Amino acid sequence: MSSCTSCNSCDPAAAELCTAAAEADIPTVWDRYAAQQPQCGFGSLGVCCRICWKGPCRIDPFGKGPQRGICGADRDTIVARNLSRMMAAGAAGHSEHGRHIALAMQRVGHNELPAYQIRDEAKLTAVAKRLGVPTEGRAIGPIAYDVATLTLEDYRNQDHHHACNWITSSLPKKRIDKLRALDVLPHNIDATVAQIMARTSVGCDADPTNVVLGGIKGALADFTGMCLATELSDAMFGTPQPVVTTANLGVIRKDSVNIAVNGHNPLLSEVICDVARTMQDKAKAAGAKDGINIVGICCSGNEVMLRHGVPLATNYLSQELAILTGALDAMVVDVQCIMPSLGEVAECFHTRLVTTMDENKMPGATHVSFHEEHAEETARTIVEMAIDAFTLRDPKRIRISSAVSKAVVGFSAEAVIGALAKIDPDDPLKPLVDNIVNGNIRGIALFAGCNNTQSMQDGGFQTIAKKLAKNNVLLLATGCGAGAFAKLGLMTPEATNAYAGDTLKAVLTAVGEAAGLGGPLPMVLHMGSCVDNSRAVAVATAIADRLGVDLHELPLVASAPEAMSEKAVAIGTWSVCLGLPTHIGTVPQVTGSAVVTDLLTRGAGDLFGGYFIVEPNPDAAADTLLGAIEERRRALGL
Ligand code: XCC
Repeated sequence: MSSCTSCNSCDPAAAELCTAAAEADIPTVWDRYAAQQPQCGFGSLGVCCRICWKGPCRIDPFGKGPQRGICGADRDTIVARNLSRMMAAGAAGHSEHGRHIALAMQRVGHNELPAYQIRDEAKLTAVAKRLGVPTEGRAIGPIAYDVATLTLEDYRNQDHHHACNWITSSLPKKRIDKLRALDVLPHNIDATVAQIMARTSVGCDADPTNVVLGGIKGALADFTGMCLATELSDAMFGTPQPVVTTANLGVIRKDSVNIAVNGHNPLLSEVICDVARTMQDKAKAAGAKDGINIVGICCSGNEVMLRHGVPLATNYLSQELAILTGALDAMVVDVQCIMPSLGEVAECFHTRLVTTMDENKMPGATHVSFHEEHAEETARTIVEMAIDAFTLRDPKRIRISSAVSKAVVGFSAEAVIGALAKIDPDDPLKPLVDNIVNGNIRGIALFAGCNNTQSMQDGGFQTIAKKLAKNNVLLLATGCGAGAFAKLGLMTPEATNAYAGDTLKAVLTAVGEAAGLGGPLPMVLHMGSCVDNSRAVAVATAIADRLGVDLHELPLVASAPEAMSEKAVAIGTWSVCLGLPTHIGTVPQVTGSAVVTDLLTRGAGDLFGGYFIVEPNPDAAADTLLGAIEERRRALGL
């Protein structure tokens, strides 16, 4: 593992480009992290309350100073409210993304958006059947309209007794019954988010357990938003299938017009890819002999990587470094996880930073307003801006990174089950279930979540994954965790051969060869962006249904070694609520309250079967996850 102390990353490209940043005196995220030290202890413990203007109030963690805020809220109430509001914000982010897709699909159903089609009719039909939308003898347009309309019901249903359609159709019945009995099933995504904000405002819900249970309903609303965003995106843009591509900053090419898509929403990045294909000659005429090169960053990158094999430039923490190559001609951003510093970095280069969503603008960026009805026109304008910028490059400042890895990606639930079906067409899950039961696969781990400056970038992912693979655990990944594995060459058959335990390697080889990949499946299966965490749940639900058990009984764990965003707080929480032992490598901002900390790490286990494991040391975290897997196996009698 190579590491760069100034940028605290194990990504070789980060080490290279951080040097370029230092030489050019351009601050990066790591410099700003250093400037923030020491970080606020009250905030780190979660005991600072800024909910009203009598405050801010803070609780003295040592018990000598104030133990209550001015209104009387104690540490437990304050921590619980702060945490629940993070879950609400996470749910808002994912479900707003989902709403955008659903609204677009409604219009696709009515042929109102020429830039979009239903590319995967089989997926849409399967989704329609799952939701109870009639399909027999109907054209695809009306089915799309009805599926989208029913989806939007999850944002407007006012009947508290009717849980959101997408959550009830995405989990095992036993799990739904459990969540219903605990009164945490959301009936309406928007209302759930609004209720969390209302009940945590001044003078409302002050019972910490009740506040956290309210937040949990928000986390399950987040899951609901994710399921629908993933499934509708697959219907519109195609369900990922295995594809070989490349990852890391070396995918930025000297002789191409390089355009990075950064953010989350495929509605924009898909059309940029489509339009760029038609503008290659224009780029070549401007002097870019290799034409236009689209590359991805964060989850926009994961989306187009899985569906089209577009190379992934990098994940969250090193997004600024893409500009430092001096060869990025445009970075096009939409929503979420886009650093506000990008404008300042882009101003030091020829790079055009383009914001596209009217509710997400940034200083230093050019705003090109994106609306689906004019998607192609907008995409063309952006690609033209990139071609113009290409002609303004300063050749002396170009620093193409040598870091690039092969990555075999595209493992949607359908792709995984499709590969297994090559072994047993009549019962595709049987090979997977048999190998879990006989112990060739000890369990399954889902790696999710972000990068965080509090850890070495990508380091925890790498250490934990290698140890789990060696111990024959099947590995899945999404979001910036998946980005880490792709960059580090761990999404390859070569990594399987190098690091997987013998029995896991044998299974991955048998399935990979049967699926026509000419070798083992990669050591870590890339399932997509953060919203695509629902894909891993779909596989787990299929296994649970096959075995007639609930999710918390399966040898299934999750890990987010660098959890950072509010969305990660929501994802981690629903993972716990679905019954998974869920590791986070970042100490959450809750430890100021023993009540909330105990609820998350122990009480949740009694209620949901899942619980949080907080362990910043990756090696120790791997051991704890292996222990959790073996405990589940024993309980199943395996
Ligand atoms: Fe953002 Fe999805 Fe986290 Fe990456 S993983 S830092 S949320 S981009 Ni979702």
